[in-house]
Amino acid sequence: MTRGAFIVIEGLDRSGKSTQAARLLERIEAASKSVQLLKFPDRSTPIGQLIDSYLRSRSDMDDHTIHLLFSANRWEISSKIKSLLESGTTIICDRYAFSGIAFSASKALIEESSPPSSSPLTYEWCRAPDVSLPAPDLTLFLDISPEQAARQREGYGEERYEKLEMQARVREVFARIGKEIGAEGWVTIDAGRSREEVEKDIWEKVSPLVEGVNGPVNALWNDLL
Ligand code: DGP
Repeated sequence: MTRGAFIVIEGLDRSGKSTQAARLLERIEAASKSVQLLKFPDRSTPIGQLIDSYLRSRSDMDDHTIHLLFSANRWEISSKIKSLLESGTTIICDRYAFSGIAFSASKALIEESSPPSSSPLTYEWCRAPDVSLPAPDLTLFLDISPEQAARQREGYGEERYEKLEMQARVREVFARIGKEIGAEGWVTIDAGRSREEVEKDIWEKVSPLVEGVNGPVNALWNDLL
């Protein structure tokens, strides 16, 4: 029995993820396949509204607390993800647990120069709350330099993490995650090219999966338990 594929798109802020996710959705719909687009953080839920207020710097929060809220926001949608996949729907997900590690761990590294914390947000600490979430079948990392990303659109810098130093760190942490996941599950796409070229590469990787995936939905990082 086949199930839907779970496809995640990750990248720096303004790397073109949302545009590419929307284009991929259109392509899969055009192939008459059942597909749904999800996005994290999902700002529509009560937890998502707390996250939204934090990202817009309308509220402040302890780093651990906001990290756990981002993770809780994924957990509250996780059973929906599982049941959609099992019912044969392909899911395209704009950001997932990998952003959780990349952004929270980078923020902690950037702030190392301030008084050392007795409870730092290490890579491992940041990964822990997302262990056992539904595992993506494929993650597409849209790779772009922070400088080019900043030039992509107006309004850069409006949200909390949109700073070049931070984004450079985020890119390094994503590279580490990609290495650990391995080439089977993580594909890096050069997002510094035209939208059409990026879209073409993405489709090449995703099209074999939209026919369906065999086997149960895996659990993310369960080997660490
Ligand atoms: P977006 O809606 O894709 O622009 O994402 C909002 C911002 O939140 C973006 O700077 C990336 C960041 N972000 C996404 N997921 C997480 C997470 O799980 N943890 C942390 N700390 N930041 C995240």
